[in-house]
Amino acid sequence: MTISPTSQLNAFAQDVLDGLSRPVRQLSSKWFYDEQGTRLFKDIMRCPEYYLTEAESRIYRQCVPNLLDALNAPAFDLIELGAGDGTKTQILIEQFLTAGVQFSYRPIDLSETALSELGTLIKLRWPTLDFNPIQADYFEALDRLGAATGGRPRLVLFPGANIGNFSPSEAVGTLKRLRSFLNPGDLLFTGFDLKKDPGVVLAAYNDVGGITAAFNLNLLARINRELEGDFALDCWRHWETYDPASGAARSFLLPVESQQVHLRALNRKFSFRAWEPIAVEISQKYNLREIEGMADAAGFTFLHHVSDDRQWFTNSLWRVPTP
Ligand code: AVI
Repeated sequence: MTISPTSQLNAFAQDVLDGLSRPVRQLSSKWFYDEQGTRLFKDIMRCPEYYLTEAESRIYRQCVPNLLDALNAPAFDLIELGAGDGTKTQILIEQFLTAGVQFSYRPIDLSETALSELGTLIKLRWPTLDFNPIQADYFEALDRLGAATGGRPRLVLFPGANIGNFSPSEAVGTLKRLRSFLNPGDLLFTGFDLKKDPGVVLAAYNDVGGITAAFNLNLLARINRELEGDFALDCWRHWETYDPASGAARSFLLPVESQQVHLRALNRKFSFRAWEPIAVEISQKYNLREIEGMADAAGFTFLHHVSDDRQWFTNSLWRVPTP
């Protein structure tokens, strides 16, 4: 099989080709999540060092009164960007139902498997809940949903510090674009990981069980599987850095020795010097003030933060202003 590098059909191939051709090689973390990567990410979320998931779950247990207060409506649409396995969202759903508000639940995810597993779970637990998943990327899905909501406000969840996988300027661009699909009065509730003890951050991406390393290395394994590559996986190491000034945690993959990698499906060879890095992920950390500035820069009105007890993570609630 040879994939034409210009084919629209294979965005992964194109991205790999572009990323590995740069002077400083890079691969996008959005390609981490094939079946194996999704499974490894679930394992990461259970690692004791990876505090983010538990911190956001704690916030979800306490934030519902704030959300209902800000919504101030008897009915709304709950939209979730990047539904994943929906574990945390179930915490919210349960409380919304207990509060007796009417709402529909529209998780958006690229993964059909994730959405169908979530659907099975939701239907078992709440068979009458208005559940309507959309399998698409965020913007395509929001576009499909359109602006008409029958007057119901929308509460959009952007959980899991996924926004941190963009650089700060890309994040503002993404949030601006997101706002362009929303109506005045709609709410956005975004999870941000906060700047903290660098040791805590580094440990979260360097778990002793080596799951994060396996998760990152799976990207090379995916290239081997899907693009007929021959990365010698044993020769690559996961390396994490954290810059407490900028708040950027970055993951790299490094070859311990020089090597040539052949991607047969692309008919391309890439030479790597020993220790020449491939940048694979940014996990950006912020402080509360920086987050408030982002709300402003993206054209939202900042309402408030709900943070965990340790101030390690925050979910920030913003409103689309009336023009
Ligand atoms: C999905 N995202 C917010 C995770 C993060 O923390 O950047 C992905 C991850 N990478 C390594 N561990 C977790």
